[in-house]
Amino acid sequence: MTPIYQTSTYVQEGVGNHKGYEYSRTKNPTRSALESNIAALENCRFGACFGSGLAAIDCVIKMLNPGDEVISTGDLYGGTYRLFTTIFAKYGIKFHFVGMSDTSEIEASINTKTKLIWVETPTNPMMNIIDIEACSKIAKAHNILLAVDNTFATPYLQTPVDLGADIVMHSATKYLGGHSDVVMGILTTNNEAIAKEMYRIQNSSGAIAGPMDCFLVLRGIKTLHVRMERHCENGEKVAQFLAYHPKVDQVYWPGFVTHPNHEVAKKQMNGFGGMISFNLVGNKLEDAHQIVKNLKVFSLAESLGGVESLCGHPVTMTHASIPKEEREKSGVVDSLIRLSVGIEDADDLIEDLKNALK
Ligand code: P1T
Repeated sequence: MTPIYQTSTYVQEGVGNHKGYEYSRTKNPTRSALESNIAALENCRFGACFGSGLAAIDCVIKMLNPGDEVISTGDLYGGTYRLFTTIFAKYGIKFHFVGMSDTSEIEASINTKTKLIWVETPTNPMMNIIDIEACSKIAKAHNILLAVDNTFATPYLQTPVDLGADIVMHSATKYLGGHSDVVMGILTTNNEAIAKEMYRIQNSSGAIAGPMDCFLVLRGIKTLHVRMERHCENGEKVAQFLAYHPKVDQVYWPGFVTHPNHEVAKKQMNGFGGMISFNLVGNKLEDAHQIVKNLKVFSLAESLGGVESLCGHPVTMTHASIPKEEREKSGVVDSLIRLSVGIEDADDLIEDLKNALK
């Protein structure tokens, strides 16, 4: 097993003559092992690990300059929205939030200052699917970078660089770690110039991942393929159950043939994942609160992608930092409940939902 190099520094042979490692902010062998591992999984040459998913996104935006503009998916993780609008907007970077289910809407926001298209697919929490290849064609035509947050899909279900993305981002806190015991972010790229910037910012800003956490994510990745198969199987069973429940209004899961971008999901993903959102007939916030309280196998908690099933209420939890009008535009309504379907016995999960809804 990869050793945990729990060290901040490295003895050097002489001045200007070190053994490949000088100081652990810059480089650490356990971190380097994980960086190579995830880069390989994403069909990339370069990887970098950060202290959280948001720290990884922070690194991408720091590649830009004041005056630059970013076009981002309208429906995305609330923390990403908060980072864009309350941190980077202050430094003169402008963000446009666009519904990208129809990629033609992207073109309308492009101007000479546009430097980056930020895509999350499937989106959090509405499970919209964005056509990465179509985005890449638009980005390339205008000489704009394309970054894809691949947290929900993982490289097991989708490899964005093969569809033309320049940068892939992960909250490794989720499926890559897989056991809800680590907070970490990862970037990968095939582009040498971007990689150089990525490592420069990683070292200069210093939001690195620690060696113990890198060890845990390396261990998590060993079972990624097995876990993802089961997340997908269980996800399908739970989604089918919810779709026929009389108290459930809409179920958002890309595996349904009725999902608006099901064909794109089929084209760019190897499975539909275990993330599902649904809302309730009558759309009452109190009903959603009651149901998440009633659930026993699904634990009420932020985060996703671990072996155990979690449920959340985006309006009061993960997406509370998005203004009501903004979030309702993308369907994040009061009764929306998000499920991260784990790898438990599917019958137990369905029974739990049946009881909670009753
Ligand atoms: O939590 P952190 O590791 O910093 O990752 C941020 C992040 C980035 N991108 C996506 C798609 C995410 O879902 C997240 C984190 N999301 C949650 C904590 C959540 O419960 O949705």
